Amino acid sequence: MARREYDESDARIRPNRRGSRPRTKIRPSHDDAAAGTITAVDRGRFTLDVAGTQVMAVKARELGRRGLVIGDKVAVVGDTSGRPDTLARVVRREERTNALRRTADDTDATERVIVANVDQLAIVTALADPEPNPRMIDRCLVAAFDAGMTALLVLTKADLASADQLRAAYEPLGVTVIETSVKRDGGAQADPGFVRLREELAGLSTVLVGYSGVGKSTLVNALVPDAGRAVGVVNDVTGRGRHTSTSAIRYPLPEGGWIVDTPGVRSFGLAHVDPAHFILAFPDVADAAADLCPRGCTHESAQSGCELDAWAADVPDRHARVDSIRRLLASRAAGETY
Ligand SMILES: Nc1nc2c(ncn2[C@@H]2O[C@H](COP(=O)(O)OP(=O)(O)OP(=O)(O)O)[C@@H](O)[C@H]2O)c(=O)[nH]1
Ligand SMILES: [Mg+2]
Ligand SMILES: [Zn+2]
Repeated sequence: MARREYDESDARIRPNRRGSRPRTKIRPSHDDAAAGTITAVDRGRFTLDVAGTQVMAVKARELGRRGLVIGDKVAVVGDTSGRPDTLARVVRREERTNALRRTADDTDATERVIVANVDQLAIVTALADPEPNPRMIDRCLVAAFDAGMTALLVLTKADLASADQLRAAYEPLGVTVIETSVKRDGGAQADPGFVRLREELAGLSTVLVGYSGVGKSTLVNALVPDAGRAVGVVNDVTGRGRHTSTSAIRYPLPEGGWIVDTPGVRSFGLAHVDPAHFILAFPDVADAAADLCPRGCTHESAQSGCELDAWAADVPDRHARVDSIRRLLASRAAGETY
C-alpha cells in the first residue's frame, strides 16, 4: 500500500484532534469580564443583572459542572449590551457568602441550592388556606440558621385567621413575626403589617420560601410595582395552591435591596444539616441544654437523661419547641420529611 500523505483535511477529521492540540495550562484570565448577578435561571439560560442592565447568558465550558443559582455573583464576557438576541458567557462564579440549601427529604444525599448571597430568609406561612404547619416553619428556621441567614416569619392572610398562637410560639425565639393581608380596604399598602414588612426588607436581600398558595407572589407584586408575578388560586378542596410559580426570580426593591420569589415547596429536607446543629436554631433551648443536660445528651427523652422536659414543664411554648426539635431529630433518624 502506498504511503499516503497527510494533508489538512485529515487533520480536521482525526477523532482525537482535541488531544493533539497544543495544551495550554494558562486559562484566559478574563480581565475584561464584567461583574453580574444571576436574577433568573431557565434551564441552561441565565438572566443577569450587569450594572443595571438585564443580560442573557449561558455558562462557559470552563465553569464545568459548577452550578449557578439566583444571587450568584459572576464574571461575564461577550456581548453584555443586553440587546435582544445577544448571549453573553458566564466564565466565573465568585465565592458565595452563603447559600440556602434543602434536600427532598431527610436522607436524600442530593442537596439543592435555592439561592446564594442572601441576608434574610422570609418563611411565608398562610394563617389559613393552606393551614400553617409549625414543623415546616421549624425546618426553615434550621435551614436559615445553618446558612447564616436571619429568619423572618411572614404570616399571610391575616384577614382569615388570628396570628396570636404562632406569634406566641415564635417571638420568644427572637424571630421577627409579621402578619400581612392584601385583602383589607385599600389593599396591601393600607395594611400596617405589610408596611412593616417593607421596612424589614429595605436595603437587604431576602428570599421568600413556603408552601404553594401561601401568597409569596402576591407579596412580591405588592412590593415590586412592575413585577407582574402570576398568582394562583387556592384549591377549595385541599386548601393547597397549584404551584403557580414554576421558577424563582429576583427583583430589585424600590427601597433598595432584593427580593427572591420561589416556587412553593412541598417539603424541606435537612439531610445536609448536622443534626447536632438542629437545636442551635432555637437559642433558648440551646442555652437550656448547654446549662442543664448531661454531657453528650442526645435530647431524646427524659428517660435517657435529658433535662429539657423539666425545663419546659408548665411552659407550653418551651414544650412545643423541645417537641419540635425531637421531631426533627426523629424524622432525620427515620429518614422522613414532611
Ligand atoms: N384572603 C387572602 N388571600 C390571599 C392573601 N394573599 C394572597 N392570597 C391569595 O392566595 C392565593 C395564592 O397566592 P400566590 O401569591 O399565587 O401564592 P404563592 O405562594 O406564590 O404560590 P406558588 O407560586 O404556587 O408557590 C391567591 O389566590 C391570592 O389571591 C391575603 O392576604 N388574604
Ligand atoms: Mg408564586
Ligand atoms: Zn438533653
